[in-house]
Amino acid sequence: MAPGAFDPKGKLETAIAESVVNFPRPAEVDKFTYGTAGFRTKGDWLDHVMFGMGLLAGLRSRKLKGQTIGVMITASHNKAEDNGVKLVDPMGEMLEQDWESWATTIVNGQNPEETVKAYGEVIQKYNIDQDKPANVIYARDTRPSGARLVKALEAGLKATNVTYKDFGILTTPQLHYLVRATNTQNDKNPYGEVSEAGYYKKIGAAFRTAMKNVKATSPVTVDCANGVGAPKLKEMIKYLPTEEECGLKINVVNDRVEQAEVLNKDCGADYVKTQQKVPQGFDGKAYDRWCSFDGDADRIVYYFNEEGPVFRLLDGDRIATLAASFLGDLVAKCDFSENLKLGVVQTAYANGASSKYVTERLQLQSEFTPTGVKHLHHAAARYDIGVYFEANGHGTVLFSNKALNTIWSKEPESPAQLENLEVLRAATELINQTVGDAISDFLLVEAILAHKEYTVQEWITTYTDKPNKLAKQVVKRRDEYKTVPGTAEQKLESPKGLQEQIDTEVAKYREGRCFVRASGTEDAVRIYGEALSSYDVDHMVQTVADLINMRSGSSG
Ligand code: 16G
Ligand code: MG
Repeated sequence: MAPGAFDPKGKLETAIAESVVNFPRPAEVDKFTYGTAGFRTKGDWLDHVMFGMGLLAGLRSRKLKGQTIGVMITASHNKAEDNGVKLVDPMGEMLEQDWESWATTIVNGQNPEETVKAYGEVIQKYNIDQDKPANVIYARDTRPSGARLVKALEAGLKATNVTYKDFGILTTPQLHYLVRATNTQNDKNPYGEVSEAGYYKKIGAAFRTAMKNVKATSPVTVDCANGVGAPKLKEMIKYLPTEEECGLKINVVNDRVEQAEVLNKDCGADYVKTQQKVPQGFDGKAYDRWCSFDGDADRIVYYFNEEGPVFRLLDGDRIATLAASFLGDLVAKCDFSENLKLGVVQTAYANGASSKYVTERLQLQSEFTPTGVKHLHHAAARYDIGVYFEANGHGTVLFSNKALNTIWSKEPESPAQLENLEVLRAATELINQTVGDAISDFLLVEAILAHKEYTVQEWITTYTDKPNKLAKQVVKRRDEYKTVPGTAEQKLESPKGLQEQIDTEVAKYREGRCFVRASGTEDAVRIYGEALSSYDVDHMVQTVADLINMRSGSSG
C-alpha cells in the first residue's frame, strides 16, 4: 500500500482485529495514560496495553525507515505485582514526546474497531507505509507478570508483520544500550556489540582502563532491591578486574530475584532516598560504603552511617557534582577547556548547595529543567559534555560528537597527559550515554573515588547540603496546579494568587526557597523547601502546605 494508506479491512488491519480480542481491555481501568514512566499499573491489567505497544513500536519503526525500536517491560521501583512498559527510540533515548499521546490513543480503543481505527490514524498522520520493514527488540525485568505480558506484546508485533527479537530478562539501561548498538552496527563507530555480553565487555574493558593506575578502597556493598540488577551486576563482575588487580571488592546484597514478593520491599534506591534510611539487610559498620539500585537498575544512590548511627545519603546531586568535578579536571589537564563546554543539568529538587558548588567551586555551567529524564537528557545534549542527574539518582553523562572526536583524536603532549587522556577516553566508554544506568554509574563513581582517593566522608564534605524538606499534599485536583514555562517548575501560574502567597511566606526566611508542583505520578502536589536552618524549613514548608490545604478545601 502507498504511504499513509489505510484500509480498515486490509490484511494487517484484519489481523489486528482478530488478535486483539484475545487481549481485551480490563474493566478495572477507565483510561490508560502514557506518562513520564510509560504505562504503569497492576501487571494483571496490562495485556491489552502490551498488545497496543506492539502495534505502536512497529509503526514507529516503519516511520523511522526500519530502525530498531525497543520495548522495555518493567515497573521500576514499584511493588512486585505492578508492571509497566516504555518504548525506546533508535539512539536509546526515550520515545519522542509527540508519540506519547498516540501511545495513549492506541491502547484506549473500547473494541477491536477502535483499536484498528487508532492504528489507522497513526498511519495517516505520519504517512507510514505498511509494506516497509519494521524491527523491534524487547526485554523485561524479573517481575512474575513479565513472561505473560511478553506474549501480548508479541501478538501485536505478529499481527502487523514486525520482525522482532526477545532479549529475555535485562535491566532497563541494558535494553537501551542494545537498541543503540543495533542501530549503529553499520556506522563508523558502532555503540557496542549487539548482545548482553557486548554490554559487559564494553563497560568492563573501560573500567579496567580507568583503574589501570589506581587502587580502590574496599569493599563496596550494593543493594540490588531484589531486582534484575542483582544477576546482571554479578555477571558484570566477571568482566571487571579482580580485587587483587584493582583493590575493589563488590558485595551484592538483596539479590533474591526468585522471591517476587520482596522486590523493592524495604530496599532499593527509591526506598533509601524517600525514607532517608538504610535498606533491609544493611549490616555496614560506621563509614562503610554502600549503594542501592532501584528495581530495574536505572537509578543509584550511595550512603553510609556515621557513628551514632547517623544516616548520610549521597544522592544524585552528589554523583553529579563528583562526576562533573572529575571530568572537569580531566578536560583541563588534557587542554580541552577552551574547546569543550561542560555543563551540569539538574532539576529544582537539587540541593541549592550542590548547584552553588558547580558554579562557584567548579566554575561550570549549571542549568535547571522540569522533572523527568527526557527534559534533563535533552538539555544535557546541548553541551559538549553534559552531566545530568535527578536527586533521586537517575542520571548519566552525554558526550557530543565533537567532544568524542576531540577526545579520541588528540595527540598527547606528555606522558602525564596521555594518562589523563586514557582515563577520559575510558570514561566515554564506561558511561552508558543512552540513559541513567545504575551499573555503569556505579562503576564510574567507584573509578572516580579511586582516582580522587576519597572515602565516603571525604566525598560528603566537598560541600554541605542546605537543610531541606520534600513534602506531599493530597489535593482534590492536581491538574489545577500549573507552573510557568521556563521556570523549571519553580513558579505557579495557577491556582491564581497562590504563588504570591508563597513568595510572601518564603521572603520571611534566610536563604529560603520553596516551590510547589503537581506530581506526575501520584494524585498529589509536592512541596520542596530549603533554608538556612532546618527549623525554618519545617515551618516554611508547613505554612505552604496549609496555604494549599485551605484552597484545596475551599475549591470544592
Ligand atoms: C518519573 C520520572 C522521574 C521523575 C519522577 C517524578 C522518568 C523516566 N521518570 O518517575 O525522572 O523523577 O517521575 O515523580 O522520566 P513525580 O512527578 O511524582 O514527582
Ligand atoms: Mg527505575
